[in-house]
Amino acid sequence: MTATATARAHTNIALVKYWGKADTDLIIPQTGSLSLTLDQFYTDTTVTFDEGLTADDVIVNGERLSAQRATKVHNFLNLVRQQSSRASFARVTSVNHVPTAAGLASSASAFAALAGAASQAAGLTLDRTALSRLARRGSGSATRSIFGGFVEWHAGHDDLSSYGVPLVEKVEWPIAVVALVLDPHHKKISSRQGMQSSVNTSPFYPAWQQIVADDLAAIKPAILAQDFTTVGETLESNAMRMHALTLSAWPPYSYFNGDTLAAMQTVKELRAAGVECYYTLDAGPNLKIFCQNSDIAAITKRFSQQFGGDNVIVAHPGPGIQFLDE
Ligand code: 2P0
Repeated sequence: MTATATARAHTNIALVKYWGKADTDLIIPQTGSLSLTLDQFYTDTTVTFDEGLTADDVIVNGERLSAQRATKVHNFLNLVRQQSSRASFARVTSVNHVPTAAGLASSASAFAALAGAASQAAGLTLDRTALSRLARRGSGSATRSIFGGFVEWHAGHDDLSSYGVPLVEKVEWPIAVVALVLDPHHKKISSRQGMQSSVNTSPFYPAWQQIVADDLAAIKPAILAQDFTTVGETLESNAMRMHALTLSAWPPYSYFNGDTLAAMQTVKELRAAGVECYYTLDAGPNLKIFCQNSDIAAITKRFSQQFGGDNVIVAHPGPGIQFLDE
């Protein structure tokens, strides 16, 4: 007997970052976080449980993964098998939709789409909170990609209490995120390794926990009030303080490269020239610039001159998980 389902999930950019786990097995974070789901970057995943298979078979962007590279997916499918009556192995076919070969594909969209497709193919009927909890077990940031728009991840303290909650799911605010592709290669230090090192060795970690609490308290009412300046200042300072946890770890590490620093300088120059925009970045060098739609043309023109038009991608708020018909 076979059972199949397909889901689409979009990636998200954290405005208040998740950087550290309290429970590495269940993926319970040290703090809450808050993100914006983006329309331009998404993953489509089809899962088919098939009694004829002798192992899970995982194909990403047309390439079959080795058993070792498929370990995270296999472990995740085991969770779904435990929760359902489905015992057979599965075929997983996943396609990342990213405008260029840009290294912007993310574990957030991948595990959110896998959670949706695998649970539905296994015959589970999960509401979106339960789906968010399940996606979290694959990758922390995936817990937020179940929902569209602005999404908060409530840290919680156990499996039941740690999940995403939409703050504004249908965003009627003319804002955008301009993504710069400064290095398309895979990061050398995974988020998983990096954040664990920061928790264990950065003396700034207790200050970070207070910063996140303060930034969440500031950014949520600012989003609801569409207060662009407060949202922008909060997300830029939060990003830099997260990256201070990498520089202050031992051994120290950084996700910045020379172009990252040059692009940060350009954001400051744009602001000084009256184009209000703010930057953030995750576990890689690619800057994302938060701006108002009315300034997109000025910002993309400036960065296209600096880094080439192919390396400048405009995204807008995106939707939550969708189930696609075969
Ligand atoms: C975030 N990042 O809030 C932060 C900011 C990167 C920087 O969540 O170990 O791939 O799978 O839970 O979700 C990236 O880390 O880490 C991430 P795991 P994940 O978006």
